[in-house]
Amino acid sequence: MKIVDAKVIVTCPGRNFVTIKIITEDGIYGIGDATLNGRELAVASYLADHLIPCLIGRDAGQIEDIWQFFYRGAYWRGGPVGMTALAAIDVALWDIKAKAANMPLYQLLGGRSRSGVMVYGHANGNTVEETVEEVGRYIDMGYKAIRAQTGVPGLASTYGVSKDKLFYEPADADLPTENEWDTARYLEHVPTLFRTLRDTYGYDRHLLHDVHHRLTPIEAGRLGKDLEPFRLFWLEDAVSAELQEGFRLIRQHTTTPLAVGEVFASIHNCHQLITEQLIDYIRTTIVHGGGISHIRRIAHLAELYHVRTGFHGATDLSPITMGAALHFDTWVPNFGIQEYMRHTPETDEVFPHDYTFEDGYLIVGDTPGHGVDINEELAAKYEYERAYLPVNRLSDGTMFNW
Ligand code: KDG
Ligand code: MG
Repeated sequence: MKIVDAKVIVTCPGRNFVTIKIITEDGIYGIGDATLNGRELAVASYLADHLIPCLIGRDAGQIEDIWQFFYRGAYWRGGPVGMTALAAIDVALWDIKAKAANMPLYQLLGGRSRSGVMVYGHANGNTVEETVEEVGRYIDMGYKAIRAQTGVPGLASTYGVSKDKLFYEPADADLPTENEWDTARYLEHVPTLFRTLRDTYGYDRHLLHDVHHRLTPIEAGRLGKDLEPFRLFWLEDAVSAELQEGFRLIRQHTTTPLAVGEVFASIHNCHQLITEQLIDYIRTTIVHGGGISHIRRIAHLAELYHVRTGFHGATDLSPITMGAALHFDTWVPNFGIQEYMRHTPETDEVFPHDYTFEDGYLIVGDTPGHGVDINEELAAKYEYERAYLPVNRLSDGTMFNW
């Protein structure tokens, strides 16, 4: 099954998405997501200018060899741009292989391990009261697990809290806006949110919280300890994780489960976190971590060390990534949870898909492949619009961790 053509499709049905479409000689095609929030055109160019020329003429069935060609064969390997481009190719090739076998992707991976994939949604509000109300909306929709974020008193804006609730979009401007950060205020405030949530809704639902890399390890240890009575499912991205051994200090101080990894590009960003059992959930997902072929290695390593998966699934990961992730989640033995931020109706129209939400779970369909397609005619109507995530400064103006 020779690859005869491949193209990059950039579209903006409310937000930017980059997609690769790979076409084989017998007409079977596969698609993969190549979206890297705020850096979309870098990946589009990397694919179109550097990878696609090397792809034409290869056997689409040789997924592993193509992966190794682009990773091991390259002098410049890894990095978010490179691994997102490689992921897009990899997912498109798995889509082709599954379509050729006339099977849903999860069957090729090893078959069904569960009937549905437990997902968590995002509730956020400017105040504790508003966030509590939002969590209630998610409970009413049937969610078993909910991430809760709240504004911090005295700070003009906080990342993770937005005007749009269900279709929350963090890349909010054509040049980066600035948020303000104050660790002391944050650490005082967050336990109040979770105390109020447990007092209001009890302990039936899972609650999660994302710190967005804003703390040091000892501060994260303190927060984890303060949150222990409220039994979080996880505390996410407590610190920036370039220093993997930094998590040892957090671990020494708290039993609150830890999740990290949505910005990791490969197994080399998390091997120590996993093998030293410094985390409980690995969030590196298919689109930013080199595709199914590479994420599978991370998941297997994690399984040995009691670490479970908890894939990133924000709005900036296209429905293609969601479809591929759900097939992976349906199979992977050490599944933990899947993040699920809903896409807008415009996005869903551009990317028709066969997964459905039922009572807190996402269920994959049995369409051959990963079950997501692209309506190219419609995609062409939505032109790329530059959009950035905000940056973060301390109150005295110092640039701070994203
Ligand atoms: O592109 C950045 C978003 O995907 C990210 O900020 C969302 O932290 C996030 C999450 O956990 O979904
Ligand atoms: Mg996050």
